[in-house]
Amino acid sequence: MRLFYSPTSPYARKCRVVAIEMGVEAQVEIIASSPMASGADLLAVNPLSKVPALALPDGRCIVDSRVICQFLDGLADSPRLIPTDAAARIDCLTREALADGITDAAFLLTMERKRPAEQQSPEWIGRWIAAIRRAVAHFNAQLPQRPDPDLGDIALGCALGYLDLRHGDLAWRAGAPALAVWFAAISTRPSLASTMPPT
Ligand SMILES: N[C@@H](CCC(=O)N[C@@H](CS)C(=O)NCC(=O)O)C(=O)O
Repeated sequence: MRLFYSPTSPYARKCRVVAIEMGVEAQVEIIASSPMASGADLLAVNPLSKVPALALPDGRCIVDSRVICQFLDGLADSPRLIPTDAAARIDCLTREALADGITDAAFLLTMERKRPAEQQSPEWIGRWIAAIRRAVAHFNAQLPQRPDPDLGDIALGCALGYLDLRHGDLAWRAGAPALAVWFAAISTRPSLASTMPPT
């Protein structure tokens, strides 16, 4: 299978981390692709011109990191990154959604800050930063306790890594010291360490 990704995409990183944690990375050929270039190869897999996108050998295409992660999680019986128990599954996927929400706001902030200063919206910038700060505080208050990360934890690690990559000025660690310690520990896992975005 072919995974279209960009080295700085936190969504694509989440999928790559999941592939490594599942032990299926050898089955996944990673293909660097710039979503903004909208190349024909990426558009053939994802008409939205976004990464990540996964092309399967049988011609099927899977888009959106959450769907791709669910697909990868189903490739092996163990370890599973998404619990099968109904309540635990919803908890895990909710944490993934919240972490992805940090990434969503941070990505929008990145794109907005690239626009000419006079075209940027202070209202939206303020709203995205506030959402990031609230969600970071939420995770700091409900620190992951699992010995091995699940998909929600992986999504959180990728979201915080993206804050470091693009929005160091937000200094998220200042208001979330416990989360900072957790992040330092999870960042040493080979799956996260080997997919660290280039600075
Ligand atoms: N919800 C999607 C978001 C994917 C996404 O927005 N990826 C960015 C790169 S980090 C992208 O391709 N952006 C191109 C665009 O928005 O046109 C997912 O989880 O995969």
